[in-house]
Amino acid sequence: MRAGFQTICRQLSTQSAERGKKWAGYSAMKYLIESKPSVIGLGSGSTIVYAIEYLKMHQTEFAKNVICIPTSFQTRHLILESRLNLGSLDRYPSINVTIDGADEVDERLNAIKGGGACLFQERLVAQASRKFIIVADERKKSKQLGTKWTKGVPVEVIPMALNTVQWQLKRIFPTSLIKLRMATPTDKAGPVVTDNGNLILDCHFGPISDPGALYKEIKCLSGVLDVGLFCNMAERAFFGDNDRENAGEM
Ligand code: ABF
Repeated sequence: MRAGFQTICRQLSTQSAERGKKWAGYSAMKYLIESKPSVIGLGSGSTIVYAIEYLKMHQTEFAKNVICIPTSFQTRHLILESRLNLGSLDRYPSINVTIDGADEVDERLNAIKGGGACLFQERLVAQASRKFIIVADERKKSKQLGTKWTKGVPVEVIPMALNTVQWQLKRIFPTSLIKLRMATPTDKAGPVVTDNGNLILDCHFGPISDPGALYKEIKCLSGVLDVGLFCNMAERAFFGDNDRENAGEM
């Protein structure tokens, strides 16, 4: 009986989160389209899927002309599958506005990103964008980074530097837990390899008092390609109201 009740609660929570993601994705894309951008960046994760769904369903004319820059192979595939115009940073080094997900967002819109191991390309696209918008369901809202997202801050590392960077991180942050991200929970398939051929260290620092300073301290280590702390980048965030009855209806 108890197992059944827990399953139902989990299902209701998932449905509620999906409603929140859909509302956030739809609302952000509706806001983005108001400025009629010609080149947009599209993030990774599941919430962005709803933003693209809104684009396809409600804005066919705009969708026909807008150039879409992906932040991952996953999003590149989604753009092609949605018959949208695929662009690249080579061709469009400057982007009007980007929408992207996040794993945890604080009240100053600093974010932990990279749960999907696409943090480097996500940052390239975000920094090329005049406007950067975060979309997330309300579970991602946090008073202080490192207090809600339980999988740590991702650090993308060049394979040959893995052990030395891991040693450096443990030396600088002796109380942290630094874990190589594996492809499956049973670790049988080996480590996750990013779109750039690198590895991910998930770093558990606990509550993060100064995410900007932490980002700089880790980023300057040789062998580190990127750190999943996006600080002072987002102009706005759309958080889905998971309990909103008409979430996702725009
Ligand atoms: C991407 O979206 C990543 O930075 C982050 O891990 C992910 C969040 O995915 P979801 O929207 O499914 O929560 O931007």
